[in-house]
Amino acid sequence: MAAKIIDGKAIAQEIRQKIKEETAELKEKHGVVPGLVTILVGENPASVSYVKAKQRTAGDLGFYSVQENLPEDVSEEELLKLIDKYNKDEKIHGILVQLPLPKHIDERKILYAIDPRKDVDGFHPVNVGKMVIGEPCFLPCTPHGILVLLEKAGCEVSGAEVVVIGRSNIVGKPVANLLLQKRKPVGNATVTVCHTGTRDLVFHTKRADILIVAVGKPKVVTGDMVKEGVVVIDVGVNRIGTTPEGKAILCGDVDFDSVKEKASAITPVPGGVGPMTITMLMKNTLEAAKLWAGLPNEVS
Ligand code: L34
Repeated sequence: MAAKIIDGKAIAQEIRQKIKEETAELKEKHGVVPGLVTILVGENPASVSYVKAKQRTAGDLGFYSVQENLPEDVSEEELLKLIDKYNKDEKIHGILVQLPLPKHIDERKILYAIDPRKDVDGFHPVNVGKMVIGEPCFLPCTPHGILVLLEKAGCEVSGAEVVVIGRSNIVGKPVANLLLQKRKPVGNATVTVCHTGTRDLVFHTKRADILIVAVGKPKVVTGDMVKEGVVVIDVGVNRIGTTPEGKAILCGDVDFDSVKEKASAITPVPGGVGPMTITMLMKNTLEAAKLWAGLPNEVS
């Protein structure tokens, strides 16, 4: 079977169009413009590129957006001060601190400092807790994007055997949690989470109806590890080299060429999960703006 390619870029574009329209309406009817600040510490090339894309998208959608660039050696105290400033800024509804942070900064302290009502990443423990018990909250962007991809791909999730590889706080843990919930239209799956302590990874990958791979290593899942007809969501974006023109060469955590021969559907890298992550950040920022304006919203 040759897999259907799940076009994350196109799906992201479709959702962005809706966000753009809603943003215009919010401005016209209520005089509210969604505001997003993205905070980047240092110059990690991947982070620079992701934050740039977030800023560009926010601009395209008609948001008010601010970019803060801090040097690699900025103190934790300086960063906390900046977060406090935006916690109080009425024009800003969403605060994003791009991860990873340099080692001398305590990531936990930073994420805890963001006002949960501006936590458009969904990383604050208040939002993580709400997510786990199924209350309205900011859903983390990558897992939320994966739910939308599965929905748009017409994938039957209820009752499916879902196998997640990776247990990070950003992807593995939250996506596993969301998929086991009785959520509609995507949820109610039987979920297995595999990680570095898993004894027999292939035993699990071979039983997956839906396989979500968020490991951060190139091509760890190959065609011989999956069953015929599986739906594969590849979360990895690995930089495996540069072209003569200096552009990064990207590949996923999945060996696309061998897996696509057996899968019924698969996300490509680039152009799969990545664009959805950015789109769901915009969605969260729009909802945050409605929340602050006292309007009906999806996060409270
Ligand atoms: N705070 N830190 C915070 N929030 C996040 O949601 C993230 N993440 C992850 C890293 N750190 C974060 C992102 O934004 C990963 N991530 C992310 C965002 C966008 C893309 C990939 C990862 C993306 O757009 N990927 C493109 C290719 C981009 C390129 O050319 O480099 C794609 O098509 O997959």
